[in-house]
Amino acid sequence: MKRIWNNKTIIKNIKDNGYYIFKNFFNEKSLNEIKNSLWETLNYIKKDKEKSLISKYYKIKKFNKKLKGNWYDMACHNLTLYKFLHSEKMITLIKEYFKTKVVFSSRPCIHVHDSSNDFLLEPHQETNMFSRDGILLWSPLYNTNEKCGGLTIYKNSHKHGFFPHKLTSPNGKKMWTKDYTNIDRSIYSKFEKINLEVEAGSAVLMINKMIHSGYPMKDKNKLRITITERYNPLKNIPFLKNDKAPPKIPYTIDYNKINLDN
Ligand SMILES: O=C(O)CCC(=O)C(=O)O
Ligand SMILES: [Fe+2]
Repeated sequence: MKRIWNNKTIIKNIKDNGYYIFKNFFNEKSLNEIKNSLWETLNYIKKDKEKSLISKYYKIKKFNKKLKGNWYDMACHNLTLYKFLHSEKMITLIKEYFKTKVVFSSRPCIHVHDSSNDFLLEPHQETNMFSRDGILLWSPLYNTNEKCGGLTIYKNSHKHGFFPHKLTSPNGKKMWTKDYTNIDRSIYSKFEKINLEVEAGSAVLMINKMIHSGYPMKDKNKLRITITERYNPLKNIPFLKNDKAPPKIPYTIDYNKINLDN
C-alpha cells in the first residue's frame, strides 16, 4: 500500500487527538533495510546461519544477555535508522507543526520487548527533552496487537497540560529501571485506555503531553521492536535561555510554567 503524506491532515489529527497513526510510513523495502541492519548487528555478536531477526534475537539473549543489551544500546547510533527518521519530509512536517525553522533530535532509539515483558513502561508523558513540547515518532517493525503487545494511549489526556511525574511505581512493584518516570494512577485512570493495534511499518506521531504506556505481549517467542525518535522544536528550550539549565528538562520542573518564548 502506498503512503499518503498530507501535512495538513496529519497536523490537524495530532492537534485534535494528540496523536496520528501514519499508515505505511515505511514501505516493505525500507522496513527490510531496517530489520537487516539490526540483524547484521546481532550477527556480528555471534555469527550463525539463523536468518530470522526474531530467532536471532532470542539466540543472542541466551548466548550473552549483556551483549544483547549492548546491541540495543548501539541501535540508537545506527545511521540506517537515522536516514528514515530524519528524512526531509519528516523534518518539514515537524517544522510546520511547531511553526519553527529549527528542529532537534532529542532521543532516537529502539524499544525491544520480548515475551518476558520485563521492560514495559508505566503511563507517562514524554519528558526529559530539550524542549517542553515535541513529537514522538513510534513505529513497530512487526504488527502490534493483543498477542504481541503494543502502545496504550489515554484518550484526550493531552488536553490538560503536563502532570507531575514520579520515579516510584504506581502499584508499589519494583520497577526495572529508576530512569523512567510515571504518572500517578489517580490521574491516568480518569482517561479511557486504548490499546493501539499498529501494523508493521506504520508510525504513531504523538505529542509529548499525551499519556501513554506499553501493554504486554501474551504469546511466547514473538518480538516487539519499535523504532522511535523525539523531535524537539526551537521553542521553550531552557538550556538556550538560562545558563544554569541542564540540556534536558528534568522531570521535577513544573512543565506548565515553562514559557520562555513570549
Ligand atoms: O513501546 C512502548 O511500550 C512504550 C514506548 C514509549 O513510551 C515511548 O517510546 O516513549
Ligand atoms: Fe514514552
